[in-house]
Amino acid sequence: MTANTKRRVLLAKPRGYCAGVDRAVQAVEIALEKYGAPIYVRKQIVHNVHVVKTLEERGAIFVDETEEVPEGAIVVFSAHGVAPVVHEEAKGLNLRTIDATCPLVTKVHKEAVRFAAEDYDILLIGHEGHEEVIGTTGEAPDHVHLVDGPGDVARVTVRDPEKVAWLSQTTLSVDETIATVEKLRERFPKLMDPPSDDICYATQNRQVAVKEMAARAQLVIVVGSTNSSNSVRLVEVAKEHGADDARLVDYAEHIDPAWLEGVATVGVTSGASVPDELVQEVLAWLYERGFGEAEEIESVEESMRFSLPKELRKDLRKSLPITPV
Ligand code: 0CH
Ligand code: SF4
Repeated sequence: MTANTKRRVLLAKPRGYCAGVDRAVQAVEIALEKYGAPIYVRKQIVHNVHVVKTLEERGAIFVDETEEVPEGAIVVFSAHGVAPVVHEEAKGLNLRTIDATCPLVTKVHKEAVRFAAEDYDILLIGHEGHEEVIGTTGEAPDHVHLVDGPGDVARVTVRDPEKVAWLSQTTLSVDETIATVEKLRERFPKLMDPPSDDICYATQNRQVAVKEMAARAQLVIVVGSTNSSNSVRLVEVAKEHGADDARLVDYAEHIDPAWLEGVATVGVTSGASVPDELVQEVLAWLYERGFGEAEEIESVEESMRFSLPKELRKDLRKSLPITPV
């Protein structure tokens, strides 16, 4: 590379916060403001190290199980959703709950309830142990069978191959899920589809954007945490669609300068649980090392917004000043 060749940075759009994450993080922030610390949060509100750390500094206490929350306290349920049994546990402990489950996850829960009511075996495509999968399975534990990718299809057993439906986690690879469904359909030709896409708009759009970028970049840097399913998928998709290398980092300081050796064009994106300030820090890090200003590549326009959890809306309405007439 000659000295006057500018090293380029491509920045994916859309990237970062989706409407469900924005709503969930705001729910904790508003609860802290309105009710004061501590506010308990069951599991990480979203799978991002920085978001969790920042909220902890402001007085949120993250717990793994509902029983760790003191009786009568306020607990927020994470964006990934919870099984009905968790609502019952909270009730038993007299907790005040704020349910920050993304409405698009709730939609999948409702699909599970409906298929179970019609006595279908439900093949839930998702990652074993992921909180969203645990929550969705909990809606109909006797009907749901987990299918963790195409390699898992052969071992599935159902009661009646004529009465089978599939659902999925919202944050999977679109292409891998299509491959899993194709294999499932080979085994169960009568397989019923969900009424609408379970992989959400944000997951899909971020994958479309990274595909476009990966074809033009040697290295793709994805900002996101290691337990964030949708962020990890972006790394895989980038590698499958033309990038020589793709790396996941929580912070700019985790970038290894060796990754950039011989790289003329680097792509940058971030998972749905990642605040944009972390992406801006990556861009600044690259700029300091001789890369140009980032060129944003917009693949899809996004305008989705969700209203706050109903428990908060109700309390916020109550505290509005009465306008004199
Ligand atoms: O991608 P996953 O599901 O691991 O979660 P995240 O990183 O917290 O992103 C937000 C998705 C929340 C539920 O769909
Ligand atoms: Fe909702 Fe999709 Fe965001 Fe998950 S990734 S919180 S399903 S919008």
